[in-house]
Formats: sequence, C-alpha cells, structure tokens
Amino acid sequence: MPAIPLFPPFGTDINLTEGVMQNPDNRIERRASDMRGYYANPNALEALIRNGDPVLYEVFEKDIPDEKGHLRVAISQIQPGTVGEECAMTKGHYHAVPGTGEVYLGLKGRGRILMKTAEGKTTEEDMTPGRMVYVPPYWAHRSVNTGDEPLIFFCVWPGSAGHNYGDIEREGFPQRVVKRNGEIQIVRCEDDRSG
Ligand code: M6P
Ligand code: ZN
Repeated sequence: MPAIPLFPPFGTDINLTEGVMQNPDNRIERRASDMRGYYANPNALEALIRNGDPVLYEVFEKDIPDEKGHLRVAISQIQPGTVGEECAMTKGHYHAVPGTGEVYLGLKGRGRILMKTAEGKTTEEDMTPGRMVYVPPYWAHRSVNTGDEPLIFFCVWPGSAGHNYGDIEREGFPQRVVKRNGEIQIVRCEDDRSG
C-alpha cells in the first residue's frame, strides 16, 4: 500500500529551442502591479502599471500534487527589459519547507539566479541555454533576465517545498542586477544608488 495516493505517470513534450511546454495545466502571470515592493524604483514601476500594466513574467506548470514524494515541474519565462535601471526579475522566494532544494535548467535567453541565505550569505549563477543550476536547501532564489530576449528556464523542486514569499518581501535581496549605460552590473545594498 503506497503512503501517498498512486498518481498516473505522464509525459509531455518540451520544445527545447523555444522553451515551450506542451499542454501546461496552469499558467501563472505576474504583471507589473503584482510586483509592488520588489523593485528598487517604485516610481518606475508605477509608471509601467499606468502604461498598460504589462505581464513581466509567466510560469507554466503541470498539475502535480504539492505533497512530499512528488516533484513539481515548471517553465518560467521572464520578459526582457528594466524597471528603472533594474533588470526584470521574479519575486524570489525561500521554500516554505526550507530544507528543500531546486534544479534549474536554462532553455533560452540569458540571466542570473540570485541566491541568499537567511544568515546573509549571497551568491549568483549564470543562467544560459543548457546550463543547470542547483539551488541547495535554505537558499532563497530569484531569477533575473539580463538579456534582450525572454529568459526561459525549466525547474524541478520537491512537491512539499512550497513558497515562502513573505521573508523576501521583508528582506529583499542584497544583490540587485541593473543595466547602466548598456552594461549589466550587480550592485550590493551598500553601493546601491538606484533608490
Ligand atoms: C521557478 C520556480 C517556481 C517559481 C517561479 C517564479 O519556475 O522556482 O517555483 O514559482 O520560478 O518565481 P517566483 O515564485 O519567485 O515568482
Ligand atoms: Zn523555489
């Protein structure tokens, strides 16, 4: 007798060139208005909201139970561009069950994954097509599009992990990725002049 209900195996096609999952069950969209409090320049964000409130990123998921034992999968797509000078990014989160990791695989475009721990350790990894990034347990993670086309990546994480957004809403990330004079730079809190 299995400890969790038997779930039917399935397969789905992923177009690796375009980074598109066939038949996703859920599509989550984050518009500019969903991102209040996340960008360093709130005025630039409000201007974007007034100017059509565009979708800044989307997540395409398969319906897999959010239970221990399962693995959830998704493809995320972040549009290119900046809010003020800050590159488009996800909200970022710790896992609600902090001792759970995640695997990222870059499919299209170019970006960075920012990571940090509650104790203040920080690191970043490049996200490019074919590059795998391992996010170990306890590391909050945020993806940033540093290129001129959509950044698309595939993710796998434990079904039981959940998302803890509240701590990031309060703490933010010490790193911010900005585009200044056409150049991508990572600025730390202490030398952040973006407001
Ligand atoms: C990845 C995964 C998802 C996450 C998504 C968007 O696809 O980590 O679990 O939901 O990115 O990131 P966020 O939830 O931080 O907005
Ligand atoms: Zn995660």
